[in-house]
Amino acid sequence: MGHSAGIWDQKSEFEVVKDWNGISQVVLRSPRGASARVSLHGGQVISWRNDRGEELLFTSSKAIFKPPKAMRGGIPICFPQFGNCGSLEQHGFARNKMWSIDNDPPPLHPSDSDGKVFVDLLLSPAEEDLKCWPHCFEFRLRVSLGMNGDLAMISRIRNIDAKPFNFSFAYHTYLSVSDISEVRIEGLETLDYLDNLCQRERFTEQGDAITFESEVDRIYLGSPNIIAVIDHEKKRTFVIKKEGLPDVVVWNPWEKKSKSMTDLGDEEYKQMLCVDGAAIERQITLKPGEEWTGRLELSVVPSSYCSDDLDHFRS
Ligand code: TA6
Repeated sequence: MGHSAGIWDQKSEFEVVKDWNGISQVVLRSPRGASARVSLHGGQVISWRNDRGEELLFTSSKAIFKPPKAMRGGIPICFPQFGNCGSLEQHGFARNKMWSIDNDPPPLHPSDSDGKVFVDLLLSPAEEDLKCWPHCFEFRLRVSLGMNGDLAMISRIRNIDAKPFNFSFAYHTYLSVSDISEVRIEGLETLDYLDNLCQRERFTEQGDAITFESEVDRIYLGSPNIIAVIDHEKKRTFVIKKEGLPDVVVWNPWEKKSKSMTDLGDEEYKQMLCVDGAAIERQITLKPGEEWTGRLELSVVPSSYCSDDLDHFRS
């Protein structure tokens, strides 16, 4: 369970530990020292470290580690909705629920496990969930760590009900950056976006990379499947590859909103940036028996390359 057969089984590590609330976490370690940590609370990746032990995801110093609230940081899973609509909490209930380790998941493509250490988690609706969202589903999440330290997440959501249902989805990814004013995003140029600061009014992005001088809260629509987040000060670039996730949420709360958030340090907006692979504008519709898959892969490369085009990263 939890890793593919292969030459480095003896080196890759899959360990279940308990957190300070007694909640299980799964630690994945690659042979070169990279690691990822997934909490069974919310199926949330709460840490992703490179082979030098550097933390690549942001976690608020004032995060509340007390269920059912999701910890502010890491990669919360937003399902079945993203943003305020209807009776559910803002980003859905999946990130506030206890998941289980799935010991017998339906098979995935071999490339989804070859050379990786991984864990398969499962979320099924509890009685109280069915009261607020009356749809039977199975949500399987595979979190894997590649030999080179890349982090991959595969969500498979199956409708096991007798009627269709719709949902929105996001991997709410809190990236750790050195200084938000030294960060730019490439790959979203010229796209339309919905601006959450203007009642989701639709605008069109101008032609150059996105940089940050104030609060940004946007949903970019119909985005390419490769996005680069360049941290100039750290000379490193996050490469985000995705499938089944047409939209990208970009969010930085900036100073005023940070000060109003109890679980975020007043100045911590400078060290974080949410860039979320998502499916929001057009909800996903599943008929009975149908399954949707949303893949995200995060890697980090040195920023010494010329960033004029993203073809560097198309493998
Ligand atoms: O667009 C991202 C966003 O919806 C922001 O409007 C802000 O509310 C943020 O997510 C909240 O994230 P949280 O992790 O607190 O649910």
